[in-house]
Amino acid sequence: MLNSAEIFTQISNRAKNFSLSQDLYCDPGVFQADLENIWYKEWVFAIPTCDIPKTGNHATLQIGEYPIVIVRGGDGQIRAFHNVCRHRGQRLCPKQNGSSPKLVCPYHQWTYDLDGKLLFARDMGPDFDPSKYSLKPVHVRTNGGLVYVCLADTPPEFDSFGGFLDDYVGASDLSNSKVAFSSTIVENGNWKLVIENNRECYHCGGSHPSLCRSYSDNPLMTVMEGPNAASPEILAHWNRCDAANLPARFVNEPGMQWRFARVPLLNNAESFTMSTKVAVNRRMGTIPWNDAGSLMLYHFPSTWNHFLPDHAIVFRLLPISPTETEVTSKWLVHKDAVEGQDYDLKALTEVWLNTNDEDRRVVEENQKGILSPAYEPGPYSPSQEEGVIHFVDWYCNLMADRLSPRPAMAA
Ligand code: 3BY
Ligand code: FES
Ligand code: FE
Repeated sequence: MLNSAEIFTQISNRAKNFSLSQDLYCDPGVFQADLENIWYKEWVFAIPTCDIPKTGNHATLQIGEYPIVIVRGGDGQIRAFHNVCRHRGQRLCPKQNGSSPKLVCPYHQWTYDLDGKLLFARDMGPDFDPSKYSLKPVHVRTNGGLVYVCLADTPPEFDSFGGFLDDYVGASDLSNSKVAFSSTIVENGNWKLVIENNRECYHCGGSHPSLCRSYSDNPLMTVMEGPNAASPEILAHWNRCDAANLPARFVNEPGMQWRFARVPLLNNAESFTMSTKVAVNRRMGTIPWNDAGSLMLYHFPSTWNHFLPDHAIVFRLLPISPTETEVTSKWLVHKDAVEGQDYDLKALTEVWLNTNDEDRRVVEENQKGILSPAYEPGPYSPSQEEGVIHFVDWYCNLMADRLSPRPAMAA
């Protein structure tokens, strides 16, 4: 198990534009360092707001060692708390989703209001002061209908990203959407391999027959140079979107932690379906055409997303162990779309259920190969895997900065 100094050395000595060392994908010390320096410090995508549409709805997630619950209050506000009872520490809400007018601990029924205040604790004696035992809050931000949480005492700046969420994702009006389907799988691979796999389409032709009906594996679709520099096809799409006031142009964080871009699908495909036509006969938000393409958004370390005219898919990854990652996908449709009438659930979900399973197998085989003593880092394709290079550079720069040995204070 590597210590911080050893991890720092491996990151500092890595060959640029090559995959990482075996330890960086498998070592328990690296996994712990990833949790402490990335997962407990950065903003992490949690849920779309429509996952908890009503007062008393809640959703849970586990970030490393931290169980978290996200609750919709009586005032409509979304709050996040540590999902840990202030009595003897029971996990308060055990299910992925639930609903109740108050949060009641299943162990001894301490009862909390939806804003986290302890309302009721039986037989605690005359000196007991319930105001000292509110649920511990977790930082939460909601923009564009997406909920992000951060475990850091002082979270990193969020507003510039949040503004783009409002603007770009706002066009899909997720506040008027609903979750049509949710899937959670565990991939037996390191979380970084799950992201690396998502950031390139070098593997798409060989792995994703159903996605490739509608998604172009041209790397120019995955990596763009800027708001005014892209392939002629993408530029034409952005000009058309501009004229309709639909946010589309490439925008990124300078260190590539996040990126938005709306790209056309393959041969005017409308959606990620086997037929390539829309799966839902009701468009979301203000998207004006069935062939508006996909607004692609990623935010490291936890999410990638596709916002299509007729539906959206939000993906969340969470690290479980050095070689296990949970991937949750939620398909969102207009809140008034009726299953069986306006959409068929199989047609809506089959392409990305297939794609997720194909990616799971790729990631698991990747992890198995990397566990071999014969593994050594290999070169990324500069044209096909630039998105992967962006991710590993982001990861290594952040880790090197956070692990760098600080000079001792002068006496
Ligand atoms: O989901 C994405 O971001 C796409 C689809 C396949 C690979 N990746 C670039
Ligand atoms: Fe929650 Fe006892 S641990 S009421
Ligand atoms: Fe894939």
